[in-house]
Amino acid sequence: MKFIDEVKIFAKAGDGGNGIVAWLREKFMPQGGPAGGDGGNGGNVVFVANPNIHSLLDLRFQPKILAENGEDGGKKNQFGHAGADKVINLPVGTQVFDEDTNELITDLSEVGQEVVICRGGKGGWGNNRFATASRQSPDYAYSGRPGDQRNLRLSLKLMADVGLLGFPNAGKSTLLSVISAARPKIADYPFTTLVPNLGVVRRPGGKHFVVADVPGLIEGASEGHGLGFRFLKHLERVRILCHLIEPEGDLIARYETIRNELTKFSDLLISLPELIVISKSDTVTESEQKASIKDFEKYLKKAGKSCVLMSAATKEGLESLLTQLGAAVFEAQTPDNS
Ligand SMILES: Nc1nc2c(ncn2[C@@H]2O[C@H](COP(=O)(O)OP(=O)(O)OP(=O)(O)O)[C@@H](O)[C@H]2O)c(=O)[nH]1
Ligand SMILES: [Mg+2]
Repeated sequence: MKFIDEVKIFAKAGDGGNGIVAWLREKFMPQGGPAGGDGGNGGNVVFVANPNIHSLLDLRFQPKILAENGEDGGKKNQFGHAGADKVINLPVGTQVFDEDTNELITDLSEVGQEVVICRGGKGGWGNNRFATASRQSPDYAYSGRPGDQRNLRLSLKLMADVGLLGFPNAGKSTLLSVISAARPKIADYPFTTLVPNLGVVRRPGGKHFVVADVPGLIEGASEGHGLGFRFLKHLERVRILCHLIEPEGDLIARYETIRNELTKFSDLLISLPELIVISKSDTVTESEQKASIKDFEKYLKKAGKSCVLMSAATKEGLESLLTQLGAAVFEAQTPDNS
């Protein structure tokens, strides 16, 4: 399915039905009074966070969301039917902005969360409502009120616990494919991953966490190089970043390049806890490891950081990596559970 994480739509709730002017004229009631019924209320536009939806794609095909209008009132004091609500299912993690004011209207971050985005107009009163002792034949009724309408921008930020990031080809998608049931595309050329992928990692004791794999970053991503910053927003809600670095060459330079790009993206992203992973450990011999990785480890140590070595191919270091990620995620989930 195509992954779409930004859409603009127009939403309008239903207008209230008009109240009407009518008179009761029945065979044995020559003096029949006002009997115009009220209009029905217009339907609301309601957004619901649905865990089975993963993209805003559907809305690309329905840029106008309209709830039903209320019916006009009827003769003999009959109420008009209320208009049906228009319920739109959206991915969990969708933020809804007013496109004209840029105000964040709601953040659908909880499964099943339901928000009325546009309220339907109230139905107007029919003339029967206006009858009083001194005004027995009111010949007027109210029109229904218009339903709310607004231009909206929907922006999906995936809800994951762990965010994989690094240069293209670092092995992010391969890692996701060995730790979860996700089957992202994997290849030995850069920018294989074009949109984010999610995978669920199952841990002992029935626990699980969600990992997001986003397209690789390169130097100048902030200026739009490569796929740019386009998908980094999906990492803003993770609990821990998992930064993958290939074992060859200047690891320090590559680590710093990615960190610099994150700094340019947001204060939030750069301040998240990180786990640094040297990937593809099977591709370097032990003596090579000593040479290329030692300097990097020293550099990290100075900054009070450390890294783990891992191979998605041989699974070396994988369990330890998952344990550390799990610890970071579950600790954050149950802070009092010490
Ligand atoms: N030997 C070895 N090769 C690996 C390992 N992990 C990944 N690779 C290979 O490295 C290449 C890139 O892997 P991907 O998982 O597609 O890399 P990526 O980081 O998702 O790349 P982008 O999607 O382009 O950002 C593929 O040819 C993988 O088979 C590993 O642990 N060992
Ligand atoms: Mg990939």
